[in-house]
Amino acid sequence: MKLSQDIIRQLAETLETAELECRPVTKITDAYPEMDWEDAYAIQDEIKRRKQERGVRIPGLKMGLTSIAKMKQMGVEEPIHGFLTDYGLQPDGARIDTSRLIHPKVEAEIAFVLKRPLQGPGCHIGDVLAATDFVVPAVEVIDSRYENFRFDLKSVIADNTSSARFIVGGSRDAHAVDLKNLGVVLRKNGEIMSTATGAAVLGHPAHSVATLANMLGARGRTLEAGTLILTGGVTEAIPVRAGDSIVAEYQDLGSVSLSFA
Ligand code: 0L1
Ligand code: MG
Repeated sequence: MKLSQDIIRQLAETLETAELECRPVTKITDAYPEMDWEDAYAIQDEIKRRKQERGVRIPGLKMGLTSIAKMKQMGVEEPIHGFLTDYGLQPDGARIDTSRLIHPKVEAEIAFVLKRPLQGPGCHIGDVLAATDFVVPAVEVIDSRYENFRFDLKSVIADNTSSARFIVGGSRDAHAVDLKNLGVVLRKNGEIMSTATGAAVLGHPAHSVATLANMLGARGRTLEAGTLILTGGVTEAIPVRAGDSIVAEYQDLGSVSLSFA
């Protein structure tokens, strides 16, 4: 680690205040270019600690940058992970208040709920499918706390991977669905914005869960039973504003809808 505990606490406060007051900030690596990956996750952990201290519950975790094309584009070999909050959870059909967000975007995702814990390293797709209770379609609303989306990977990790809101749809037996070839259509105001299959997520969405278990395992952590896991965008992220409506349709898994006010 390159940053002191004081700086980590200060950066966590800056980023969490930016989130809660919807006021964007400049990317933190501008002031602290020496910051390393451990520092980035330590800042994210400190934001989580601050929230939990105030009574916020953490219902799950998310993977980000899981699209192979996006990782290549950003010159990274590993995706990133963050946490979800109870206040981020919105019901299917929700109207999301854009005045509480900075510059939201939506992405269609496939989410897993585990019935057994997963412990990396060495976790693979087979382990994930055996440990999965069910899968649900989901839409994530991401909202970077950085001005004009100017950020790098370490800044994004510290900013809890732009986590803001999420919606989950009905459940379905993971073993009955071909998650790799599952088609997804994302519409904004009725118009198709993006189409994809589950394979867009690291080749298979269960591989994203295995990767998360392995990344956590490298830090001595376990992926606990009951955890909801957003596996990463199947589609690209689409910018939204007040008045927009979004529907994500999933082959064999139904649909999820939301609107922005
Ligand atoms: O869920 C995600 O893939 C977050 C990616 C972080 C970068 C962004 O805000 O676009
Ligand atoms: Mg996402």
